[in-house]
Amino acid sequence: MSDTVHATVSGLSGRLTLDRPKALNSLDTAMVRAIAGALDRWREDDAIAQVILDSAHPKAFCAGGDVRAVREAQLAGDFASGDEFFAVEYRMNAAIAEFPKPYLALIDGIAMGGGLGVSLHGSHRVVTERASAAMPEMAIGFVPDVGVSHLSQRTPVAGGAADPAVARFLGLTGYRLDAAELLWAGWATHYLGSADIPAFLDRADAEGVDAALAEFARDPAEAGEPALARWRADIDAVFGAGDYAAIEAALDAPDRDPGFRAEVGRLLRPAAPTSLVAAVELYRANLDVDLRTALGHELVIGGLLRRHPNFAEGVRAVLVDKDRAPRFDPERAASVDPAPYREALAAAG
Ligand code: QUE
Repeated sequence: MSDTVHATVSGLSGRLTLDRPKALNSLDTAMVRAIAGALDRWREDDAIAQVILDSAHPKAFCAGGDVRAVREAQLAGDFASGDEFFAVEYRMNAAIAEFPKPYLALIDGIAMGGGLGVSLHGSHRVVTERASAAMPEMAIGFVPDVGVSHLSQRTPVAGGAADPAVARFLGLTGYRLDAAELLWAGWATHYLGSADIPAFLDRADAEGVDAALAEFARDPAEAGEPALARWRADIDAVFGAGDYAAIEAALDAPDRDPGFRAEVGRLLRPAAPTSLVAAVELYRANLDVDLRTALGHELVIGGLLRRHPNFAEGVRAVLVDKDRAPRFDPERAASVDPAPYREALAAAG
């Protein structure tokens, strides 16, 4: 059992509560193993009707993977620890996606990277007015992973069709979504008031998640207008392009909305050029495959990027020194050759 993941049984529920406040609940290998182990115990336990994952610290749902520890191990020459962490994490993500009972994640605070991996693969993704989520990996020389490069491209947007361009926009810019935008993007399925959480959990443990949602879930319209929706046409025109060079060219097209161009330019400024180029290749490879194949692609591309100095430099700039002044090499995406990423993905099958 882990002191940073509490796995308990409460009524009908197998409850998982993340409790590592000093690191905003960022996941390490022990925590990932604790989640996977609980799912293994509960999968065929007839006393468990459903799994509910939440945080002991409402401001932080889960900030991601413990990439600071991965960087430190790698700087000491240990790449195996990082390789193991991501392999174990991605297997846990797949286990959530394949879990045969309702799996409800309660996002009542900030969720990034790995925090979306423990939530978005579940059948029920509940957000409150305090939810905020992003895939910010471009800034640390990494790529969107934990299966998000796959599921985000296949999720209906605004209740309509899936939109890979919206998925790529979110993955490349690290745009921070609020509750309304999470519901619009299809990343969240239900909207709940933060103050209703204790009563919601009591009801879910006693009567099941669907009965509790029927009683407490609010009209998604109460979350407000999704601000991102106003840029849908520009997002589709720019981020639907084939490779990163084509995206840059489309962003500079004369008919582009100037406000959109300025905002995307601002969001892309902290991105590692190697990550931008590799991420587009990853999204392309993950459009028409199953989740486990997609996770394998993320492992391959992530493994390559973690072995590039931009990863240690990006983690240093964002999480260690926090100067947000990374020195990435090369400095411009136009100087990054996509061929090695394409070849690695083709070899992975
Ligand atoms: C990209 C990331 C992560 C990130 C920031 C990024 C990530 C992660 C954290 C994080 C934040 C606060 C903490 C902590 C970790 O930030 O994966 O321990 O206290 O875990 O731009 O991928």
